Amino acid sequence: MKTTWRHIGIQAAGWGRTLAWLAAAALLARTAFWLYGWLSPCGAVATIYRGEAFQKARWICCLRRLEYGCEGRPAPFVSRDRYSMRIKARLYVPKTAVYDFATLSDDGIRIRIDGQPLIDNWREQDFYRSGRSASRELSAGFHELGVEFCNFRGAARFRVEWCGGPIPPRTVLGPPYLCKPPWKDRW
Ligand SMILES: [Ca+2]
Repeated sequence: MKTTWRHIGIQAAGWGRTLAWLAAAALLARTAFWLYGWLSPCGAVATIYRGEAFQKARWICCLRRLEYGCEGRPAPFVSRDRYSMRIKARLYVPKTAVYDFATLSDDGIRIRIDGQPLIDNWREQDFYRSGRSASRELSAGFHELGVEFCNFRGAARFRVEWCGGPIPPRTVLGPPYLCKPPWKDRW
């Protein structure tokens, strides 16, 4: 059959419709993923600030676990260099025991549990040489967990691990033990 301009037009319209459907499906999946991030009780809520000392709040997002890495801008209106992050969560402790916490960070990180400082390593540093650790006895149940992070320049990265009680060594702090704070305390 001879191909005519009319056939080409019909075919192009078909491809256009398929592409539109694919774009709509991708948008829907992205929205569902975003909603799941906010509605799921697991994870933490992070506010991203311009400036390495929490100068101006610019963005809020959810973290599934306390493991983060970013080579470029962390959020709209925030530059790659000189930004900070304040993370709010609740730590679910499955059993009363002494727990060990360890951090690696590029650059600074601080951890508080129930408002009491646990790790304070706030400086410009290389991720692999930044290791800090601390231990604390924690009772079973929920504890308030606060993490602050800053990037002075270049790439940014951090990881928080814990172990103790039934938690095996080198476990990245995440679900089901990392829980979001109540809605009223998230902002
Ligand atoms: Ca850095």
